[in-house]
Amino acid sequence: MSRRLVIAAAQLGPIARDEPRSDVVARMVGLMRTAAGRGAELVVFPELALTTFFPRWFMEDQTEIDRFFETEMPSSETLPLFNAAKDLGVAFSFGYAEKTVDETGKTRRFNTSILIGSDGEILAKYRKIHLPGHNEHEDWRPFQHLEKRYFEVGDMGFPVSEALKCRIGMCICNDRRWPETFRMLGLQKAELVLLGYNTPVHYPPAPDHDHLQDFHNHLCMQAGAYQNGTWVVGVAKAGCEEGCDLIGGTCIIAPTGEIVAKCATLGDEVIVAECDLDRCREIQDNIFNFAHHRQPDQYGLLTEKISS
Ligand code: CDT
Repeated sequence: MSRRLVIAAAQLGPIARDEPRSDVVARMVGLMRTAAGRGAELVVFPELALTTFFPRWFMEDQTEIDRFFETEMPSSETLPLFNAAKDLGVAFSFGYAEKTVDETGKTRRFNTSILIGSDGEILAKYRKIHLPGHNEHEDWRPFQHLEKRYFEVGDMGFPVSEALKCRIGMCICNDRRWPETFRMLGLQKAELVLLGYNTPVHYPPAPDHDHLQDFHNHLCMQAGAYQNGTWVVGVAKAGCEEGCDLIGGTCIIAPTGEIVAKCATLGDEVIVAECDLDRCREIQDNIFNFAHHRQPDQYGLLTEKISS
């Protein structure tokens, strides 16, 4: 069986606060068709792909907040995505705000990504673990980043699934900045990491770093790919969304850490690369052969809780 997978990264441009789900889904279906026309077998969309990046606003009214959440997947509004994927014979992944009720009857809200097969079945799910930002309104900021207010820390760990001829893991936006994320996936022999993001150009706590946002984006994803010998597909929601500039830089990264395809715009755009999954061996069997070279006995601090 061929171990080559043709992967598309489908970057989304801005989504307005009042943009109906149906419009966004139509845009995504259009990108999926473009990707399939270019031979893609898997199409990767960004974090919180169905709505504007709502954590930039402080809200207290839970009804207003819940308008940005999905209570079923697929729903009547998202079903066209699943149907298009089946028609086109492509798998796809995207992020959304998930509202669910657990077995004890408690309502839970997560920043979630799913992977869907070309038969329309959900193959894997991940709930974001590293939630950036803050809990309460902070007056001094030009815009808020309230992921800690609106979401719980993911409760699924970092799963890696056998799917689409390979071992696939997912993570979401801020997760990519943490080497622990990629190492958790790497230790499970991930060969492909799917990753969506919404990253403002302006970082209010350290505005001197604004000009480094694109650099840091690629730095951490390329390092994650190389240090774990895995393909990485990083997909942005980009452009000026409700007055807030988001970086682009959507790209597909080889296990050597090299970018093999990259978006050139800040709008809706598709890039495609043929990814040879066996290339993971070049790294995983050699420089980062964990069984031969890792020294976990020396890494105790990594799992200790440090109080200061
Ligand atoms: N969505 C998301 O996680 N964004 C963050 C923004 C910086 S932290 C306020 C990121 O890490 O890109």
